[in-house]
Amino acid sequence: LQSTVLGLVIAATAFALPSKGRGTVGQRTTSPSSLRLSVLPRQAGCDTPSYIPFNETQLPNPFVLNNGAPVTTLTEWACRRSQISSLIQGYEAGYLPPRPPIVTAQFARSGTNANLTITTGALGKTVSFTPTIVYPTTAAPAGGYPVVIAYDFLTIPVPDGIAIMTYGNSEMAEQNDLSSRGQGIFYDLYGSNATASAMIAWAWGVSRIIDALEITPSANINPAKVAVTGCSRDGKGAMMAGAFEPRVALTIPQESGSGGDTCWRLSKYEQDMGDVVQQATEIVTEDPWFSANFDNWVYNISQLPYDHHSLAGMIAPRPMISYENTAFEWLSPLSAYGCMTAAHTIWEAMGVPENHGFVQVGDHPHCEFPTYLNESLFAFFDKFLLDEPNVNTSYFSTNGQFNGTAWVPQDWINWETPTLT
Ligand code: MCU
Repeated sequence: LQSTVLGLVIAATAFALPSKGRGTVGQRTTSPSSLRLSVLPRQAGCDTPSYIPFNETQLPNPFVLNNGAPVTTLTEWACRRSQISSLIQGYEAGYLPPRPPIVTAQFARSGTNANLTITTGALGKTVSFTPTIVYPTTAAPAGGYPVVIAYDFLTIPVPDGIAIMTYGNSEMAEQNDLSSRGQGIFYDLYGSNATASAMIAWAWGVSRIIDALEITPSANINPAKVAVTGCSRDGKGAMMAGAFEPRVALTIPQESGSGGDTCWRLSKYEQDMGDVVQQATEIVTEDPWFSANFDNWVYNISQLPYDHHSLAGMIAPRPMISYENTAFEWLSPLSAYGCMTAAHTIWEAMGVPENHGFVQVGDHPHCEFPTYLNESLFAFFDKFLLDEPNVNTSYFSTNGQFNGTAWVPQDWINWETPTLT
């Protein structure tokens, strides 16, 4: 086992993508003692057992409730979604705390730039962070400007009319290496032993940003028109935020790779087929993106009662478009295509397949965005943030460059897609 781990670490080092510079945004208020604002698990709204016996090398059918009953209605899906939320928090993501009793916001604008300082917590213990906003020069629509929240810094083009918020998620929960587990503003509030992974802490921060926008009309941002994006590690995080915060109106993970819009089982399969891809066993050695508990499952991922097609499916029917780059085998390109093909069935079941886009190309550096991709991206922005309902958003494509690994979705998707009523 030890030598396998070492081998994977060496492989990871050889194939690791360049690390981005970490932006510094936000003010940090630290406090020595830890505070548990809530010890009660989030209510699932339906029966959610804590242990589900399971063993499946194919992707688990997302349309089955924990008690084995099929999901046939949108109401049953709402229950299934809450079960998936609990399962993912329990197995890999850690506990997402609810809105704390205190959320206040201070807004300061100068020209097209503004700071939104958010203070949140409970009596006796609060933390603050300050996302920045750059406003469009166009007139605001009724209800305020739409906004795209960029994790750390923006790596995609944004059309006119949309404000850009830069969110220092890496300060909310650090991602320097495993020694940064439990470090950051979130953990100053909830304690360094909180089970929440960095990605859950980031999502919690997105929720507090939307809370703040809701109580700050002077910011002139429409809290119902919030997109979230990020690339690579931050792309994984953007997808988590879209999954766990239903007020996110548009989710745009860019080159999220393993742990993002890929499935654990398919990344393992891809690795077993000879590609060197990041998989669960390696990802938990890099950064605290997942909870410490996930360490217990990474060698037995066939026992997970979900996979990331279900995580993405938590976003449905809200829109999501993810981008992938086959130039980097490490991103697990076969897994991304397979996983998003599986996730797509969830939007199909709701009758809105055009709300789920996936575009996989392979001709550019990691986290760059070639201009020919603007068409699909702007279609999603136009339709879902800029109120142009007739724009076509049916984009689901791959270049199929999976380093020679033959693959058909039917190998993994063994369910009939229901029409949810
Ligand atoms: C694709 O995201 C990560 C990847 O999971 C890591 O293995 C690698 O070290 O860094 C990538 C990244 O965030 O690049 C900026």
